[in-house]
Amino acid sequence: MVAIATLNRRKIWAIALTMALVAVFAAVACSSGDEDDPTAAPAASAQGQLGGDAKSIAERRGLSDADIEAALKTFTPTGVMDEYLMFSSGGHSGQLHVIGMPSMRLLKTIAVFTPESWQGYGIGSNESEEVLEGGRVNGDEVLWGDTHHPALTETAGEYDGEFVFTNDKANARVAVISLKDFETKQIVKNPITLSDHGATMVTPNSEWVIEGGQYAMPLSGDYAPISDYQEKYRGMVTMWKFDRAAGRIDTTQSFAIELPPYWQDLCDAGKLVSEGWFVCGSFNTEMATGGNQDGNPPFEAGASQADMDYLHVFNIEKAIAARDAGKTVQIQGFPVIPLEVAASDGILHLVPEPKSPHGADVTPGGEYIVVSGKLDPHVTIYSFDKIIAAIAAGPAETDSFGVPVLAFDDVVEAQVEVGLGPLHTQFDNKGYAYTSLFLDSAVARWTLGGPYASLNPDPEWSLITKTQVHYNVGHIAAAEGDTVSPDGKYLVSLNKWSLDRFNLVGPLLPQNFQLLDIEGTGEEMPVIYDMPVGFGEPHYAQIIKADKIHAWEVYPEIGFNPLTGEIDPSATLAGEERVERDGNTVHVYMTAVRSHFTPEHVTVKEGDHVAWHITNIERGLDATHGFAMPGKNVSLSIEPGETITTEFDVTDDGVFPFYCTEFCSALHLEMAGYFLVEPSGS
Ligand code: CUK
Ligand code: CUA
Repeated sequence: MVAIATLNRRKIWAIALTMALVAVFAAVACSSGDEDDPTAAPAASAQGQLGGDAKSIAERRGLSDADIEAALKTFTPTGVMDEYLMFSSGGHSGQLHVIGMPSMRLLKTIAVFTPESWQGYGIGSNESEEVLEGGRVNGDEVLWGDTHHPALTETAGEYDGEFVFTNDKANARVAVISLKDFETKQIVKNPITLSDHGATMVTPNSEWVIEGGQYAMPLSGDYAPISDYQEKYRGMVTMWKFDRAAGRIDTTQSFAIELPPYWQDLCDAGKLVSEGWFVCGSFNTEMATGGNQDGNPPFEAGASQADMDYLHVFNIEKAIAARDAGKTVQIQGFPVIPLEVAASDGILHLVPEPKSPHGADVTPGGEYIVVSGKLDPHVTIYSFDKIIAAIAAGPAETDSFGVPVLAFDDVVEAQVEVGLGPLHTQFDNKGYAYTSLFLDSAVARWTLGGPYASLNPDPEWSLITKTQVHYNVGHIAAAEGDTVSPDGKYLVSLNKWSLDRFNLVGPLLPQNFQLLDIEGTGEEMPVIYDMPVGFGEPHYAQIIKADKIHAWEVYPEIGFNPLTGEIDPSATLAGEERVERDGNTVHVYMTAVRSHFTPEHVTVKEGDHVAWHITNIERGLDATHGFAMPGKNVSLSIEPGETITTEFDVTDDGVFPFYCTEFCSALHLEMAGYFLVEPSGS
């Protein structure tokens, strides 16, 4: 840093907080900082540069120069918007979290697989319950999920800000969320398996959403003893067809590919030079079946014996051709390309990958696939060109299921020793790759070679630096860091353990998102913010430029149904409010506007069925009304313009005060009414 003592000291802190002072520092550096000038004042510390009050605050709080710089890089004054939005999986919460960057302010939690009462999701509204219905597992309601990997829709390999998908590892489900209103529109249940992990990943134009499985099982859903593991248990990957115009996965165009009973892991789609392909890692190619209760080696030992597992390489066009040629079988009513066809038709090839692999990440140009071995200190980089050449040459070997296996040496481009427990890799615009190191609790920066070698001065395929993180990092996410053009700005380390970072809140500790500044080169890669995450264990996140998202301020028209995207047949305008009886079903057509519902009294009889339609007729930003009905498990959130329906049976007579749950105006408490249920005999 350079001296800025010539500026009015008292003004410095104020400027810092209202402008991006980093830029100010840079500007001053350009105008007055001449490192070759022997007469220039020695570089002052950041504290030394601060004016009166600011300096004493920094001293009182014990802030170091690095702390002050970090604060200046992340502090976001009131009313100032963030430059990026991070979509983070919510792990066990079954939700997605939207976090502004660099402020790391939590902006929203999107209810996906789990009912959520603020958004009125799965708490009485017909629309949300219809979405959750799609996620039934063997007919049963499952009201939570284990979200792992969000995937923003892409156009030509760039995030386009239209939709985001995520998976539920616990039940093999995939959800579609619209970024017009940040609401879940669809949940699909994978019909042939019960767990997934290589999900969700999209092809460069989001025609396909990839869902790779995890724990092999009989795809029929039938019982088979574990002794029949190799014969009857199978892995799978599913290609869900996304209909962008409809904003839904088209299940009728979707299909699966049967795989050996290896435990398939993370997947990634090819892009640019590798467009048309996707890859999935795997572990437990040993096909260990555990059983430590009988003295057998536990899974952790049995599944880690071999030196190599298999990266699965898929050809999308050949898979579609096989499907179109009718080479599928129906399993649980779903078309599945049998393993023999996948092997014989060039749909699937295997590539050896070292020691309990985890991540599989394709470089921005699509030239390379980076794979980490959890028990190998290297990242292994495969050349896509070499894979194509090896496939063309005809692999000499197959696995025990007849799937062709390429020779490791034929397809490897490089290996870089990065440290202990490498997992996941992201990219920037300077030819660096970043890999999380679980055991080292660090993020490694290393250089790519080939077409990336000219982007920085460092030698290709070499480790440059590591930044310590706190602690046990799983995924990392860089700004647009898995697209065809990463921004190279911020990187978030999604740490599993937080130990000594935050005030103790009992034995269940939050996770820790640490923000790293990766704009510099070489060894400069500091941690600049810690964000505790006390809501499930996030896995992956994607970070998109905020100006790519064009969310609605209010719903486009009064009476809008967010699920159908059309005017709801029960939409009610001011003056149209009414209660209509149709047999023993009573329809309530209600409006909500500050600060009253109309009608305020609704009278029915015990034994009736009520269909209650509420339209928020507001057009003002943020003028949301809620609707709570005591005893009926109903909590609705009705955004401006929206029409929502809730239905319930009226089983007891009595008097039920309903009210608005959003503090919408000064007279919000008066926004209430009475639901009067007469005894059936009256
Ligand atoms: S996984 Cu959690 S750290 Cu589900 Cu992507 Cu690797
Ligand atoms: Cu509407 Cu409170």
